[in-house]
This record gives sequence, C-alpha cells and structure tokens, in this order.
Amino acid sequence: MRDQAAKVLDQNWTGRSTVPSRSLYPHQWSWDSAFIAIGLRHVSISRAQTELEWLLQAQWPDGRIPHIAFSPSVPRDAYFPGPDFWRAQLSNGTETSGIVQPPIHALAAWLTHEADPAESARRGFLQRVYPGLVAWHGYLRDRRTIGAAGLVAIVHPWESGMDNSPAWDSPLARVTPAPAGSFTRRDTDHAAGADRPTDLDYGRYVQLAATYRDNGYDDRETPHAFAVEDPCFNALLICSEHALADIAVVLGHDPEPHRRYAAELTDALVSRLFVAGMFRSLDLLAGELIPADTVAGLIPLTIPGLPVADALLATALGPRFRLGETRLVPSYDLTADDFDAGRYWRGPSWFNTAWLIHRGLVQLGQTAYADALRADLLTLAEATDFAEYVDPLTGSAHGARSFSWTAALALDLAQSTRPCGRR
Ligand code: 2M8
Repeated sequence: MRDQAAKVLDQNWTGRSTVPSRSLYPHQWSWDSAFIAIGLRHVSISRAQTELEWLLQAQWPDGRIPHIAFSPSVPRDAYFPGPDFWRAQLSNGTETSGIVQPPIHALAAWLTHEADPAESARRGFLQRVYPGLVAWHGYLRDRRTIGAAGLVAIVHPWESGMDNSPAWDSPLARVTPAPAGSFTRRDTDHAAGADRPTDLDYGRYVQLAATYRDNGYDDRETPHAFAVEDPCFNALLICSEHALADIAVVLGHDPEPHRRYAAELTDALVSRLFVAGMFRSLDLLAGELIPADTVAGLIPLTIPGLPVADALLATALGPRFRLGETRLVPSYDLTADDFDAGRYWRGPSWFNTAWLIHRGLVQLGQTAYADALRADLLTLAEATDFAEYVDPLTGSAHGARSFSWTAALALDLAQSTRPCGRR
C-alpha cells in the first residue's frame, strides 16, 4: 500500500507541487497541499517542504493564501472557475483564485519539520515559512473577523473545503444564482453528475465569487451575501496557532501571542458554536446557528485541551455519526431526511476529515477508537485505489481515484503508530 500511495503522489507531482487529481483538479489546491505535505514527509522531506513553500509563492500581499494556485502548463479552461474567471495575478506572475481554504498549513509545516528536524534546520525551512504563515493568520484575524466574538468567517462555501455541505443550504438560499448559460461547468466532465453539486448551487457559488471579484476581493467593501463562522475552519486555525507557537519556540521567537490567540479562539468557539454536544455553524447574516449536523462540527476534537471533548466524542459515537460502526466518518448526520451517501459532502466519508478525527482521538487517549479508524482508513484507501471519498455505509468508492490527500494521509497513518507528532 505504501508503494502504491507513494506512486500516486509521484504521478500527481508537477515538479514543485502536487495536484489533488490529474483529471478533476489539475492545479494546486490550498488545504490539499497541506494534507499532501503531511504524507509526503514520509517519502521526501524536501518535496514536502517544496509543496508548502510553492503554495506560499501564491500568497497575496494582504496575507491570504488563495484556495487555488493555477498551473500555467494546464489549459486555461481545464477547470472552472479558472484563471480567466478569478482575474487575480501576483507580481511574480502566479495566477490564483481569490477565496481561501481552511488554515491547516502551519500544522502541516510543523509536522514536516518534526519528521526530520535536523534536515529542516539545515535547509532553514521553518525560518522561511514562518513569516508567511504568520501573515496568513494575520489576514484571517484582521480581515475575516466579521462577527463580534473573534472567530473568523468564511465568505463562500468553497472556503469551508466542504463545498456542498447541507449547512450551506439556508445561507445559500439568499443568493440569486448566476444565470445557467453564463458559465460552463467542467467538474461534471470528470465526475458523476449525481455525486456533484446541483446546477442551481453551482450558479450560486459562481455569483458569490463574481461579487467578491468585482469588489476587488476587498473584505471591507464586498457586500457579502454569505458570511458564516464554521467550526472546522476555526478549529484548524486554533491547531495551526498551536503549531505556530511550537515553531516560534524553535526559532527563538515569543510563542505567547500564538498561545493567547489559540486560547481566545477556543473560548469563543465553545461559547458561541457549541450546543447540545455538537458544534454548529453560525450564519452571521441571519444571526443564528444553522441546525445541520455535519462532520465540520466534530473537527474541534483535534483542538488540544478542548474543554467539551467528552461530550463531542459522545456525539461522534451516537446515532448521527456512529463512529466505529460506519466506514470512516460520514460528512452529514446519518439520521437526517436529506442524508445522501453519494453526493459531495452531503453524507459520504472523506479521508481528510477521518484523519483529523483520528488525530483528535489519539490526543484524547481514545486508543481503541483511534486504532479502528486508522485501520479502516488504511483498508479503504487501498481497496478504493485512493478514492476521493467513499459511501459511509458500504465503503464503495466515489469521485476521483488516485486522489492525492487520500494517498498522503494513508501513507502518514501507515508510517507511524504514534501518529501526527506531538500535537
Ligand atoms: C473540492 O472543492 C472544489 C472547489 O474548491 C470543487 O468542488 O471543485 C472540495 O472537496 C475541497 O475540499 C478540495 O480542496 C477540492 C480539491 O480537492 O475539491
């Protein structure tokens, strides 16, 4: 399995970064690259470092790390929305999108360092990436703290990484979709239409992105029709702030500001988004929590020292997610009327969320559950030819095959029984 996983990463390597999938996603994606680096560190430390450093080449002057860095060698219309839609070019020539994805990069940088601290020091890796990572979190803190409590907000469903989540149905209902004939989808050329978002939702995604673009991607000027505090996004920011504190210690900087921000965000997350044993998303425009239970609400299990971890674990084990009884962890409440085992983020299980929850279980000392999840992930990764995602009830493969983060995270869990480093 390790050889096959490494082969997938080799095939998807472009020389400086790794595409999520040669067919469906032929550019560099932000949080994919972080997960990929976590696996690549077991294949080649220098490739893992390059993966993250190449992504930082696409960082904007305001600190944001865009969700896609476009590859100039790929036809401009291979993916929609492509560079001609986003119209965002950096002074170094890199063309990017203008929205972001969950900030797991500092954690990935720390884990990459930890895999070989001597080699990391020799190449000055942490020194090189720390300023960009600090600027990235600075962008989120300064420009995306839209609500009152200090949590950061996403302004597009794609920013959650869980694009088609049922949690976005009610906030998206406010958005008038871009007219059907005004754009051409490319995703359905490569994936089953029944598995992908509907045309109506796609029209809404396009409209939100176009409005942001037409306002110069300015977070103060854009009249955001979608603004949500998402538990997964904020949880990963907290984990990454802890990682920045660790990095700061190695570099001889003061770790306290990172620890303080992580603690403030954790308090805000619990007091604002935690209700009845589960984290939910807050729709800032409606001023209310969204009553859809999705896997995003379980990701705070990865936060070191989360005060409500026991109650959250009970929810993961309960009827809505049935941890240990289903394949990996379903992306949506199994008991919901609109649960769909095949459609994007509306029920199926994904390898990256399983990896994050596995990490949380290890930190909590829940060894039996962690070991079972790890074994399931390894089995499914191999059996499905490293599928993008799987049916949580049958384990059957969906989406792209030879998917990079599936291969990378399987490699990571195969590699060590002490998963994921210290934190
Ligand atoms: C999916 O998102 C893209 C848009 O960014 C899409 O649906 O076209 C999501 O699964 C996201 O989490 C992932 O980063 C991306 C590339 O793998 O694909």
